[in-house]
Amino acid sequence: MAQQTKQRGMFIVIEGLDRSGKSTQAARLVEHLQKDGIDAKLIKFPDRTTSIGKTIDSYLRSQSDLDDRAIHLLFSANRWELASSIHQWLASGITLICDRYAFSGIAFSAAKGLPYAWCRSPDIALPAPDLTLFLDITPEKAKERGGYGEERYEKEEMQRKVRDVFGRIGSEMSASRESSWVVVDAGETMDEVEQVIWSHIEPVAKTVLGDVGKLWQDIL
Ligand code: Z5A
Ligand code: MG
Repeated sequence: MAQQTKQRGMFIVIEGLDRSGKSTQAARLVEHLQKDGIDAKLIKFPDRTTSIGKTIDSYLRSQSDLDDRAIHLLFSANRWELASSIHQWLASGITLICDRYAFSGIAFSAAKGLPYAWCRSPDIALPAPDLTLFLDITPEKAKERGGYGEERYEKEEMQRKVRDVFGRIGSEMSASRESSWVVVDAGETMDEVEQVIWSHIEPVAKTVLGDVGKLWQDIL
């Protein structure tokens, strides 16, 4: 009897600025996929539950201080500690919706002044998303959503710099075609944003996916 191979899960990343609605849309997307009979799981970076994640959490809440390079490497290590699980989940047919990923790692550290290529380096060869949805919002519109919070980085000037670096990452990702990058206008209502996101998910769900790629592997 011929063995039927199970289609692997999709790896979808949701990126964007503070208050752009990443967590809102990531949760809605998981629910929508599950309603459609697709086995979907939400993951989030930073994953504050691990011991590395707890150090990151304390840093973000300004309860501890760390060298810019040290915290950058911890954010990356926090992704690497989940990398083999990501591969296993995808191989077992589970679709992953990931709230922030390596792109946030580059954007925030480069916005602080660290060299762009240095920031990208530790994340080279992480599992590559099949699709990244970048939720774009102006700092003015983000402010209307209750203003920025208490954590480190939640300041307008920083968010502007982060937006610029995300612009560079998006252009490079689109040019390289190794992993799809789509910009979504996150300034619309939650339902409208959800609909636009869904219109980008459906074609990927209908595609027979190859092996999971590796981020920026051509740079190695
Ligand atoms: N960071 C880093 O430096 N390096 C790294 O490698 C990684 C991260 C992975 C913590 O991230 C910080 O870590 C972050 C980047 C840095 N610093 N900053 N800034 P986080 O993911 O834990 O926190 P966050 O994502 O920045 O914050 P957030 O507030 O959770 O943003 P969000 O998820 O995009 O938004 P939301 O929670 O879905 O929505 C925010 C509010 O807006 C909420 O009241 C919603 O009800 C409302 N909302 C959402 N959508 C809409 C629409 N469409 N209309 C109106 N209102 C809306
Ligand atoms: Mg969030």
